[in-house]
Amino acid sequence: MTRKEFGGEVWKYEDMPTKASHRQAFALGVIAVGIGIFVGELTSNIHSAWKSPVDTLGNWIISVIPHFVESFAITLFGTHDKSFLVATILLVALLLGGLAGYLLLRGKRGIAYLIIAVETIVSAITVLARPHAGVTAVVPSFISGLATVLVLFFALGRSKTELPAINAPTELKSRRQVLKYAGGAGALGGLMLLSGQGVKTHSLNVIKRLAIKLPNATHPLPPLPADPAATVRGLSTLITPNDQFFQIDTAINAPIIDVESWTLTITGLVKKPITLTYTDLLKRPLFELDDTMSCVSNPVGGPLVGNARWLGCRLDDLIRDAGPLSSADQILSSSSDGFSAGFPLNLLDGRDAMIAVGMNGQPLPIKHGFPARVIVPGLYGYVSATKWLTNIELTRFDIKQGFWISRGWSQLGPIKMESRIDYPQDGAHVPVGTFRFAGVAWAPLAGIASVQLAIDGLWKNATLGPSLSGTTWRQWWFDWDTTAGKHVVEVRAISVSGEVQTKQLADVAPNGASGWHTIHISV
Ligand SMILES: Nc1nc2c(c(=O)[nH]1)N[C@H]1C(S)=C(S)[C@@H](COP(=O)(O)O)O[C@H]1N2
Ligand SMILES: [Mo]
Repeated sequence: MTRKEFGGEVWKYEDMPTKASHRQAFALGVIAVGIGIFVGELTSNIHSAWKSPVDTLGNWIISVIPHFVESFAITLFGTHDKSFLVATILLVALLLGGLAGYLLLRGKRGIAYLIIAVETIVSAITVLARPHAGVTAVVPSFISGLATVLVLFFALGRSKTELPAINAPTELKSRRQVLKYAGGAGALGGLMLLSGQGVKTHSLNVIKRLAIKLPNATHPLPPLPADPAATVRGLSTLITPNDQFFQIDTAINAPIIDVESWTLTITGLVKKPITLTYTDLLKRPLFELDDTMSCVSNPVGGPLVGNARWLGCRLDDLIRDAGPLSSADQILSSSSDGFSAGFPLNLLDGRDAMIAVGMNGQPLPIKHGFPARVIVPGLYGYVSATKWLTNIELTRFDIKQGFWISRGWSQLGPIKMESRIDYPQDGAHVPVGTFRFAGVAWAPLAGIASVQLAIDGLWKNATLGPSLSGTTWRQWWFDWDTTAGKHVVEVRAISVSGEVQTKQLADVAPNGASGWHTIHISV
């Protein structure tokens, strides 16, 4: 019988790993990690303090990723950037599993198990790096790692060449084996049961939201005027429906908060810290606010802006109740998922900043911050609009800063005046005859006085839609008797205070894009 040195060990010739068994070992490694991830995610449903390894790794990557990579990913994948991130994480983890399987077959047990150990430890570190994470948050990571190792061990670990799961006859050989499979199935079943309990708690939180009936505002706003978008083709609606409102957050999954145990605290440099329950919040005088919110990452002509009728209580009243110390200069709000946003205390200058509980007649949607979020007219979301709000801290800019500030974004984030052509799109061919351009423009806090369109350089006033408030967008449209050929179309806004929107192009970083939205069309 031929004997051969292989991978530092002595192999019988007929036991030599073949190409086919290499492939099977790789596949088994992938499956082992797949089962591990599945088990980890199931486990994370069991207890709210136990964190999902995949989500947490994703969140951690988002928090450390250099700004340019993130902007690039957003440009490339839009709001699917997070799905792409999760897919990448899964792919890398599974490929590493495949590698571990392959190495096991080659007898390199040490390195194979080390790969899984490193995966587990990286996961655990990112879990512990989360703000407010307790030690038990790592439970799913370790259970996931353990499950992977067990599957690997039973599938590949004992012998170098035997691949029982695929090669061996499928009938169960011994009583021992039956017990093992039964044990495995039982453990998985138990896990799924417990996980189901966790999912139930989540669903219950969702149902509690559905059962909420928000009080009316003390002085409700007049009903909304007729929306020109009903007749003007391609025009954004006056109010953006909740399910079409853009969504930006660092969390992979929106937290589903139990409104009954939720509290909002006001702490820090205050004379009297305050704790409010959801019921307390709803008992305060509520008011309605029409406000256009924009993301600082919205490029010129981009979609990351929306207009809503918010319902909430006054933020300045709440802060006054807590009594800020004279040393405080910043209102820093933070959320259950570790996000934070800060703006100068002196911006509570009478503007209608609110703790919002309602959006377009509904309790805040989960995606948009249920049960409560901050809305500050005139400020980009990243410095103000904390969703899933849990704490408002009076502090100082020289002590603490919001989430995005250390990541290269400006400390101050007033929304820049902007205008956008909604219709037609860049590169469109428009028919001969009268053509109607349409779009929106916003200039907080002053409001829009006029919107002008230049077709091949000649500026003309557009017709404006209704004005809800100085901090909402205004729709505009412009009729043009087409002339054949190619044309350049630019739009600009002029505010009520007489400011003309700058032509100066600026990138979204560090404090918001500027420049005239320009499209090229042909007739
Ligand atoms: N908890 C939390 N709140 C957050 C964010 C976040 O990542 N986490 N993103 C902010 C940013 S950058 C913006 S632009 C707005 C977007 O709000 P929306 O998703 O409701 O449109 O929420 C803000 N509030
Ligand atoms: Mo944003």
